[in-house]
Amino acid sequence: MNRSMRLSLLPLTLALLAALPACGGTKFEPKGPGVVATKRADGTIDDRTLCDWKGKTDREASETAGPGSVTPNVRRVYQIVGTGDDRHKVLICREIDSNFDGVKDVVRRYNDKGESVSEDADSNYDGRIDTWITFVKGRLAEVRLDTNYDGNPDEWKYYSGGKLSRVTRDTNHDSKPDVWEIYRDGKLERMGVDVDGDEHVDRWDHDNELRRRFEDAERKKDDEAAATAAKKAADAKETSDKENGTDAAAPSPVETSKRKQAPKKK
Ligand SMILES: [Ca+2]
Ligand SMILES: [Ca+2]
Ligand SMILES: [Ca+2]
Repeated sequence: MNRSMRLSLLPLTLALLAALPACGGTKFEPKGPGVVATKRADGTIDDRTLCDWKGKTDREASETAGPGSVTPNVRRVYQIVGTGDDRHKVLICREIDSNFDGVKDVVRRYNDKGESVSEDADSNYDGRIDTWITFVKGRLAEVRLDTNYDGNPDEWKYYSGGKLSRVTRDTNHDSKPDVWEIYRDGKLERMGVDVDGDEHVDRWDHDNELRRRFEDAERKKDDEAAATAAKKAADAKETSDKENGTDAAAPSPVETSKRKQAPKKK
């Protein structure tokens, strides 16, 4: 694809990207070869647990059947904290077999405040994690995706205040980012492309239509704020005039006296 073709496709690319949900989320459509749960020598099923609890005396695990499952497919792991009357358990890890193949494919970890810390997922059920989500103070902060399922992340999404703020992509899968996207208010504003592979942006493409709409919206907000402020000031003046016993509609005493002094027409 030559440069002009790439440029002509850009509006479409930007439109498609803008249409994508802000959150990377975890979609579970089988895309690759599946894995099968294996039976151990003692007859138990190896569900490839993603939580760290086996062989730990200070942790406890419980299994339940989630919606649509007849067998337990959700495991919760609790940390035992405190002693005596203060002894209680805190949820630190929850893992799910979301496609009911017997193998756990999503895991979320929590801190002792109950806030989400991270989530890992095998979104194509090939037995390999391809989605890594990081939370900061319980809020979505970063999503790394392995979109070609080669084991290496090639898409990095960064969030600020819960909104998508930046995306970098390794589109030719050489482990180096070559596309940088900057978002404002969760919407794509500009996109930088590294054309020669030196990890530096060679070209910034702006979505001018999006920027114009954003600026129009900002201007409208400013106009509305100014109109509100003007109305407020007018109301305040009216109130103060009434309190001072003057009526804005009536001529002021100065004007009245001037009128009296004005020479009479002959
Ligand atoms: Ca599974
Ligand atoms: Ca996978
Ligand atoms: Ca990859």
